[in-house]
Amino acid sequence: MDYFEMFLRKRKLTKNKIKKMMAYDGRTIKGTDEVCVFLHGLNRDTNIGLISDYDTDGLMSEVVKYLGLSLLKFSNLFISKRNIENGYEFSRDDIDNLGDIEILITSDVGINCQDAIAYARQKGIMVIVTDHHLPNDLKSLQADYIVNYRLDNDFIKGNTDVCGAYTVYQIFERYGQLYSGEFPDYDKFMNDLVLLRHFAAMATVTDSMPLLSINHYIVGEMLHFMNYITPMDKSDGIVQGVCCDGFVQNVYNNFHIFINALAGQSYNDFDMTFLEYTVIPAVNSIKRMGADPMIFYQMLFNSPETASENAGCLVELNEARKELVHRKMEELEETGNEDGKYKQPFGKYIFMTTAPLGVVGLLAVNMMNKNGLPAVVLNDTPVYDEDSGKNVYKGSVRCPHTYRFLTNVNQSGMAYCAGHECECGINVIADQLHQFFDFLSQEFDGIFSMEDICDIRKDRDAFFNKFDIHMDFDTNIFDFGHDGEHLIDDLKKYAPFGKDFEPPRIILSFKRRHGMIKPLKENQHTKISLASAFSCLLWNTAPEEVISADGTDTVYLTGQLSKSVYMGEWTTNFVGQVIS
Ligand SMILES: [Mn+2]
Repeated sequence: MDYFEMFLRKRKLTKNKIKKMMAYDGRTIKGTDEVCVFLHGLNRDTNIGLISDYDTDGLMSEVVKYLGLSLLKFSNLFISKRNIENGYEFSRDDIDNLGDIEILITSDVGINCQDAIAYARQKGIMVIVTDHHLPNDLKSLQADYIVNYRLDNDFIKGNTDVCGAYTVYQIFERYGQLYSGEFPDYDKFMNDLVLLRHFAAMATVTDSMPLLSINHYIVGEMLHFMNYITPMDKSDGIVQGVCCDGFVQNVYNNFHIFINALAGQSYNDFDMTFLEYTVIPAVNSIKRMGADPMIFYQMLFNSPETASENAGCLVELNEARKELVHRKMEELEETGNEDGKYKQPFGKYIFMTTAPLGVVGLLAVNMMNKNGLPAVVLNDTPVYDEDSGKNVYKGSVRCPHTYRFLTNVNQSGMAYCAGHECECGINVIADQLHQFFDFLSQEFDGIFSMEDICDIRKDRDAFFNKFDIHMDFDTNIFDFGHDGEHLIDDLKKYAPFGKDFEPPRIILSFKRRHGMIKPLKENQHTKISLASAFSCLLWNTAPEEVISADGTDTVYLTGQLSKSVYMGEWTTNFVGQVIS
């Protein structure tokens, strides 16, 4: 059985189609060349102010920008000490706080900060905006230079959405191409530049950019590289071997310290899972918990001692974040009061919370994942908004990608969104909250419905249809080791998977009596051996939980295949959970 062919067929993909999805034309974003020419003409002691967002893409783009400019020998760089409580867009105060700067370069923010940019230019500051957010109003753009693929139809034709960190990274790459002859050691410069791209690639994942085209390439290269420099023996000598510039080398040494602090006991690979579930949440906890972005910059730019101190700080911050989200999620899910009434005034689409703004985005993600409906999560205390002169409820939105939330809601006049079309921050005018709910109900009722929970007992075919691959173990028990291994190898050729190119959903079924079920770690986990070199690992599942979902002897699992080697023996594993 060729399971990979099955996967392609189910997704209506061909190898050729995938090849096209992964192709990229190497084009730079409109405005990039002009910025390169401008930077080229600047004195290297020019005072340059840097402003970015506080989320992982923002932090990573600041690292890329700082290091990129350092590699171009700019020496007077000032990172803005923004205050998270003031919100995503920067203000006149942020410009003043940067002191005596001549140039301002933004990343991952700025396309909608017209007032602050106009103010900066009045003060004689040249402003370069690099961003990847949607401009609200094309006519009011203020900056001297703008690099944003949203303003470049030619870029998006041959490519895909890119993150803020990649947007600023590609300026340095282009600079290298344009002025290659001027570098005393061009190869060393290009070598170190690629190391900056790895930070942009991590930001690509955290900002959930589609893993197609250029994004697919840079994320794959980053994973490969990170695996290479993060060996189990924790030696940092390997980092020195890959960086030429001393400053970049220090950054990678410090990043290495950070990864080791995160890895703890459970590390086995710097893969998408480790990146998405361990690295990114720790970095993102800065924004979520309203901490100081300098924790991250100092961790990378300072001494190894500071690196390990700040790495520990991020680990703790993330633990506190998990606890907070858990608590606030429970509050949101508490639907009934004693009188049976819904605690939430709206109960559908809009949810009020006491959670701080840093975590409302996560709550919105969780609410949307729970029921498949768009979710607006608002902090329940209205605040005065200077821009509109009104009291507003602030919060965050997640919406399925079939509806243009930001555009439609901004046109409604009842609320103001900033960010991405289906993942954005929102201010709802307090007086109009009820009308806004009515508006959303009108828009959504009928388009979106609560996700039907498909029941394996009632409609087995419909249930199986939701999966790309159904592996029925009994029918090919002797071939399985080979077929499973083959599938893993095929998938590896097209990895990494991510948004818009998701890994295959797999269901595996077998007769319970054919498996040898073994408890692991005092019944906490279960291992089921199905053939000599093939077994299933069920974490946090006790052996007695391995029962059939449809009342027969057949057990259904969902999960992923992996290969591992132990003392020279290769085995194929299915790491999953029981469908019940
Ligand atoms: Mn971003």
